[in-house]
Amino acid sequence: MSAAEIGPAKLVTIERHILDEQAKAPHASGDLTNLLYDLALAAKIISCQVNKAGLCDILGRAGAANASGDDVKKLDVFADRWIFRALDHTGRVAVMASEEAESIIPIPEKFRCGKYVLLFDPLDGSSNIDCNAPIGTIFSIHKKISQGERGTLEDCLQPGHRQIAAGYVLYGASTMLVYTTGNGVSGFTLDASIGEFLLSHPNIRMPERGKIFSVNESNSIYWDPRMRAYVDWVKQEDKPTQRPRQARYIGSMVADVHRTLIYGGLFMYPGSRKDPCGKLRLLYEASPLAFILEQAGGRATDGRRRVLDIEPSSLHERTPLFMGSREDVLEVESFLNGEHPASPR
Ligand code: FDP
Repeated sequence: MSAAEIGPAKLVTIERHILDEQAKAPHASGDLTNLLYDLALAAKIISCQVNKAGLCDILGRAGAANASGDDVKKLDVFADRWIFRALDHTGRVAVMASEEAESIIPIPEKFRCGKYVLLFDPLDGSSNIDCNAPIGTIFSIHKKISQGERGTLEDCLQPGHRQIAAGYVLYGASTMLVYTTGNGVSGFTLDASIGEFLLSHPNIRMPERGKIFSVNESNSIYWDPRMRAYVDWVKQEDKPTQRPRQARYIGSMVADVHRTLIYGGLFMYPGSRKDPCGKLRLLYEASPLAFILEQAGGRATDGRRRVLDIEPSSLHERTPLFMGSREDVLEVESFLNGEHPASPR
């Protein structure tokens, strides 16, 4: 039975919701509305392919490494192409950048007049593709700031606090699209029987404090002693501080962050002796997800600085990351800067 057949009091499609949001901004031209709708279309196409991935020849490696040195999977390539195709001819985007491409992606000359900049990670959590675990798409939208006709690298290298919109699509037990335009966070579930994203999670607010911590602990031998001390501390028993906390780590950032948004808690990918800046990309992963979590009442830092205030210097820059419920992030920060009594001096 589809959600439309069950008959909710008010059926809000993503299109209607985006239009309602636009109506609150009196001078809006409708371009951002359409751009978000184009992204929802790309998400439906990718979701459709992900859902039947085991049945067609789309699993496995594409046979190359991407700009960050990761193995490229066939689904990565498919998602990357479809996002580009859904948006390259609309006249709304001046330039794009993808986690899969080394440099900025120019828009064909006759459609180059757009005023927006789109950065995206077409398929996050690639290592989970072949085992049917949740994966995602992440997007970040900025206004074009350069003066010339075409979008440039400068347009892509803007700090996260200048984002106009950001969102992700989670291809999980169901497909969800979650986005913000800086006015709260809304979540939509894809009803595949009618091919529509329907509003299922209006005005998402995350708990101030959570019971879950999420980190790849196999890296702990390379961590700073204070980081190790924090993870040891959350596993000890102490009822007043709600310990021990529960560990959950899927290894797909979109899925781990989505759980953190809904249940509360802490998602971390710290820097280490091996990788001082961690693994996650500032522009394609950290910044858009930080915008969403902040809009839902959460906090996101690199351990010292607000993620949204980091000035990017290159497209594929990485950043250590601590994001989630406000109090949990403040707590790990107090360990990292040596202020917590249980933190090594
Ligand atoms: P993946 O390599 O599978 O694409 O940045 C990509 C990412 O996944 C994130 O989605 C995920 O949170 C992280 O890497 C997992 O990294 P580890 O395997 O090092 O834990």
